[in-house]
Amino acid sequence: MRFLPPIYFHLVARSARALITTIGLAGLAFVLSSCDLGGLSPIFPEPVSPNGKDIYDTYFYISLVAIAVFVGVEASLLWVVIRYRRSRQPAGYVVPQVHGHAGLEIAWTLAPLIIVLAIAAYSFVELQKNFQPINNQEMTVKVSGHQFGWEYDYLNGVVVHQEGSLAAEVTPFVVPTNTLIKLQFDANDVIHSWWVPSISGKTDAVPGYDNFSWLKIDKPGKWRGECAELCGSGHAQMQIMMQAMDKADFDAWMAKQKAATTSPSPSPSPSPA
Ligand SMILES: [Cu+2]
Repeated sequence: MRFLPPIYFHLVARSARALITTIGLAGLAFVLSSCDLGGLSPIFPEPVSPNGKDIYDTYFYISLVAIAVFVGVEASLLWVVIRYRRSRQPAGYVVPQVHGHAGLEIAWTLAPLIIVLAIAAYSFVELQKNFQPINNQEMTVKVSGHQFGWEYDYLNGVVVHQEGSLAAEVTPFVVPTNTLIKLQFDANDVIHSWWVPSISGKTDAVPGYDNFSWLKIDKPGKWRGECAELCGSGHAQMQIMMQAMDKADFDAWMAKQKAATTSPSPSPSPSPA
């Protein structure tokens, strides 16, 4: 085996430095992407529920692998194109022929296979973890989609009507913080899909089919979502507004809703004179 001239090592070192810098910049972009810019995040919203966090992590780690593969492939391609450009080779130069090289064939079949299988296994474990029915919930809310809005039934007589609108912020679906809440989905016309990216994945609300999800929000705040299934002419109006309150605030809010529900039209009772 003959020794490679020093220029090879120089080029390899330079390519490696460029690769590390690019990965570093990509990593920085990811970190910055989680910064909250007035409620909007350029790439990923900040997750506030464990299932949202797991989806975020899954996306993040798969993206890191994908970026590393992309940068690696592009860097090697550029290196070959520049290093072996025709003007640098003697006339009539023919590159070393590797066709049928068993070691290479096995390597470039196995490497992508291993990467894809690892991503599949990781995603599958994540799906198994967060997309199972739960039965240890502290509260259940029935979420029902219609053309064009959402209804949140707390199963205690209180229902929040989140009628779709493009003109203004819609009525929020309010939940207490640090409480495991099961969401049961249903629709009464066509298929809708409930999606608040900070909280969980998309969950379809299908007429006549029981679907479910859950959430457990760790801090008070408001988060936006959208219907994620094209469901008709008013689809765009189907905003979702999600609000989490500390338990005490939630209890006060719920008491107010109950009072409004039990006396919908305040008919003044004759007061004793
Ligand atoms: Cu919809």
